[in-house]
Amino acid sequence: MDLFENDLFASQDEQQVSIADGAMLLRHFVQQQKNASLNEAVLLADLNYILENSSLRQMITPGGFTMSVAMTNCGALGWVSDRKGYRYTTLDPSTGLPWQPMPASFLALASATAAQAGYADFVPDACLINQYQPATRMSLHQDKDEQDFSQPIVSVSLGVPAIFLFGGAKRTDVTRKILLQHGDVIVWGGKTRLNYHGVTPLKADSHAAFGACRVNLTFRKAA
Ligand code: MD3
Ligand code: FE
Repeated sequence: MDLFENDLFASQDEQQVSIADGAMLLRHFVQQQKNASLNEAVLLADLNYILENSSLRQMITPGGFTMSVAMTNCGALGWVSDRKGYRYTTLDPSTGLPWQPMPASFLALASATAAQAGYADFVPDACLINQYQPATRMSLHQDKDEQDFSQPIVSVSLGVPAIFLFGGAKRTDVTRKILLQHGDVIVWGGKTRLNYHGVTPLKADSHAAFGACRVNLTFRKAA
């Protein structure tokens, strides 16, 4: 059941893979949902609505670099970065208006996947939407702007596949590679919640609904 490094493409038949203590990969979970309120078509329609009504933007790091990934948020809180630092805000800095509400299908997906991984009552208040174009990457970092690290993070991969880098508690720890495909969900909790992670530059590829892009949703309980 080793899907790391040279085994990147191994065990592709496994639906549910334990990545580490507290981290669970649910392959193609999105496509498996067939309820009226939670299915792939509804999820993609809700995502399109959010993207049509808010702008994806490349944020600036506190160090002055422009992030490669384009981002927006939905939910009561949204993650932002600028020269002043990283934080969650109730208002979209580009409009001064609240972020759009989290669609019911997003909430249903986040709670269903968290429950499957053993987190019974996950109710996210923030959904960060990351858009990757060809060559877009995300360098190694920790997610530590949330209040309660006992709450998991749920990540949903859509569109063009990506290679995810899963490191350890220190930046210099060895990283392992995980192939993330359309519809895959990972629930990150427990001991892995503060592990370093990133995404390698997106390869040129094409997906029926997303073209050359990958979109990643990360659900968080920030407050
Ligand atoms: C492992 N996004 O938005 S999601 C991020 O694919 C982020 O867009 C990546 O890292 C992406 O912060 C990776 C997977 C992920 C999210 C949170 C984690 C992995 C994590 C928190 C702890 C450990
Ligand atoms: Fe992250």
